[in-house]
Amino acid sequence: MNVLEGDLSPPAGRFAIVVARFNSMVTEALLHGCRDRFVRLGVAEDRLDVAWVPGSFEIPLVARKLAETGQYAAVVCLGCVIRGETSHYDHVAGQAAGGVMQASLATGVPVIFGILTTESVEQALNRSGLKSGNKGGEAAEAAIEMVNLIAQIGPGAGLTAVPAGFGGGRISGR
Ligand code: INI
Repeated sequence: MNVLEGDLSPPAGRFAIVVARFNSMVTEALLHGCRDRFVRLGVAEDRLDVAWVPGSFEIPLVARKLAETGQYAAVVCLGCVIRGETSHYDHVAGQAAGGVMQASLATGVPVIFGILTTESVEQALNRSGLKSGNKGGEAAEAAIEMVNLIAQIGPGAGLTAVPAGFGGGRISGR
C-alpha cells in the first residue's frame, strides 16, 4: 500500500495569513502562535504576509484573492466567532467556514481554517494559547502539511513524482 502524507519539513514559497480584527485580543494571540510555529518549523518571517480584515465574515474573499495571485503556497485564515457575542453567530461562523473551503477548492491552493468558533470568551482564550494549545499554531502546521502533501500528488497525481518547488513530503510504501 502506498501512503501519501505531507510532513512538516519547511516547503519553499511564501505563506499568506488573513486575520480578522474582530475579537482582536484572541486573534492577535492566534497570529502570534501561527507566526511562531511557522518560524519554528523553518519558514522565516520574511516569507509570511499578513492581511487584516474587519471580521471573520470578510476572511474568505481576501483569502481567495490572495490564493488567486499564485504567489502563495498556502493561505492561513485566523478569526474568532463567539456565540455569546452575537445573534448572527451561525451566519458569520457558517459563511466563514464555507467561504474558506470554497476559496481552497476554487483555487487549488490550501486555505486553512484557523477560525475559532466558541461558546464563550473563556473558551476562545483557552484555544489561543492560554490553556488548550494555540489554534493559530495548529493552522500553520496544517498549511505546511497540506503544501507538502499536494506537492507529492503533483499535477499528474503520480505517487513517485515530487515536483520541484513547493514541498518535500513523504511517500511510504507499506
Ligand atoms: N466577526 C467575528 O470575527 N467574530 C464575531 O464574533 C463577530 N460577531 O460577534 O458578530 C463578527 N462579526 C463581524 C462580521 O464578521 C463582519 O465583520 C461584519 O458583519 C461586517 O460584514
